[in-house]
Amino acid sequence: MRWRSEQNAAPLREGQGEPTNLAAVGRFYITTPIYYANDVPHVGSAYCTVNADAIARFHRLMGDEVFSLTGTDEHGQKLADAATKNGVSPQAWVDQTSTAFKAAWSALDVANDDFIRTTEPRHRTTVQKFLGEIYDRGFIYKAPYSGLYCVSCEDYYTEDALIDGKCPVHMKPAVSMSEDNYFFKLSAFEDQLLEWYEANPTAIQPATKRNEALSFIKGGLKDISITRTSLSWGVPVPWDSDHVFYVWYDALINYLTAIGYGTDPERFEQWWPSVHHLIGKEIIRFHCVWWPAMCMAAGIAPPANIFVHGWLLVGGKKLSKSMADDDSAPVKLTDIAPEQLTAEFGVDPIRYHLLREVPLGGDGDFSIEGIITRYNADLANNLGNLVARVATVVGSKCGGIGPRPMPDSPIADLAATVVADTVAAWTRFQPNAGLEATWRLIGAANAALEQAEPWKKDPGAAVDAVLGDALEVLRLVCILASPAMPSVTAEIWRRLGLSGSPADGPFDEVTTWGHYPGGVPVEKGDPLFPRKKA
Ligand code: ME8
Repeated sequence: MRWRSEQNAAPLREGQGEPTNLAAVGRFYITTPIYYANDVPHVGSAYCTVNADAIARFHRLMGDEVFSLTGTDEHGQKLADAATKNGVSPQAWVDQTSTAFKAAWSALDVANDDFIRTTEPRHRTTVQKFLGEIYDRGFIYKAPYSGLYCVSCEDYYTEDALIDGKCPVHMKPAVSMSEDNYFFKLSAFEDQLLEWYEANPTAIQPATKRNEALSFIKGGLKDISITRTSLSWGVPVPWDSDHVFYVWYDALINYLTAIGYGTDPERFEQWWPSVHHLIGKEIIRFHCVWWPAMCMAAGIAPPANIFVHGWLLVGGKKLSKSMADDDSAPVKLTDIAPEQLTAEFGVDPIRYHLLREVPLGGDGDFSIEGIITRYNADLANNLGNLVARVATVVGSKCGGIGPRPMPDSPIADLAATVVADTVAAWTRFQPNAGLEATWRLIGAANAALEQAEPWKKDPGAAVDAVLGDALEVLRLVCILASPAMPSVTAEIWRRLGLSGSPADGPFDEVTTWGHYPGGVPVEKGDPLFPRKKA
């Protein structure tokens, strides 16, 4: 069986380079993992959510029809344990924590189109339909099972995968479990999965993660246990009321629930399989092996693209909820809610940091010192300085009215390159490189001002020329950086005397040089990014 990964894909834009299903534009469906609702969000979960949100915003900016999904994973042993520990029912506990996730994303200005909770009736319906389909097609059977289980991962481990009897992700002892389970015939999909990845070389990005998934498949696939009798906090198995589905098996299906699988075929056709799953590296096996095999078993195409990111590290360790109670962790940044960071630095600066500091794909350090350094360098000294400088000199030399840019400005060519590079980077899931490209334009405008020193000159054509160019650069920067910093760019836009918003488009037209109208009032305003003390 083969499926086309580029189904629904519109033609490529110019400047996007080699066609990959990553660069496909037109309709764009992006998902984050659904976060375990056993605890409140932390900066690690914010990293993934803000990156997905900004990428979704970039596609909206380019005129694509976008559907962005996030949510909470609310079933399983870990959830039931957390509720017991807190003396409330599992439902009361997940109601509370999912509200905390929604509040955190709203505080970070995340504009998701839907927020799915796996305890919602719509999800139960989809899970039962989808897994019922797999059962009817003969890919699910019943057998006894025993193994070593990590409750934090909600996953079984083989003995040799453990380190001193502890799970390698959480370093917590794995417990011995034994039950009569239903199994999914994952082993039947080995060849089909390899064929699929062979035919779709960009389906998993980056390539190192693709290789990881491939070597896992080539190592041989065992059937997996997909139901539990040991707990009741899960989606009931429709054909056997003694069982609930294993939490991972229900969770992955959220990506289908939200787009109407089994309930709204037209809508489902619109968004599937041209999906982009942004996930962390420890859940590759679930998304790159189980999930496509489940889709094949149910007779639908596998997801077109899975982009794998690394971890934010604190003192060399993964920043996670499960480690929060580990006293040997050197820094307790897990105790800092994303909202505390936004209160200290502002929403857009934290969004910028999460997008700019650690490129998607690898691990990277996260620290308060790092935030301060980047904030002062990129935001206060670069963007903030350019805005303040231009507005001040327009005030003193042009009576507060912004001059027009030069049509044949020396910066115009660079601007065209920067627009192309920015688009190429964002469409390849590299917000950091996109922002780096955009900031080259800010650097060029600051350098041109340094060279021309309009503040030392009498008003006239030379002063107007360099200021007009700088205003035009700021207009372009507002557009290109709006997915990262929606509020700050809207404020700069307003101060430049422009109407509407940076996201108004049409993108291809407004990102060409020379649209700053001139003759409009420019406002200085308060510093956008007051410097922070290290
Ligand atoms: O795995 N840096 O949920 P989860 C970067 N419910 N990303 C991090 C991180 C860090 N320090 N810590 C966590 C689950 N994440 C399942 C998903 S999807 C059908 C089910 C990321 O709350 C992590 O890599 O444990 C993962 O992608 C996501 O947060 C959710 O983790």
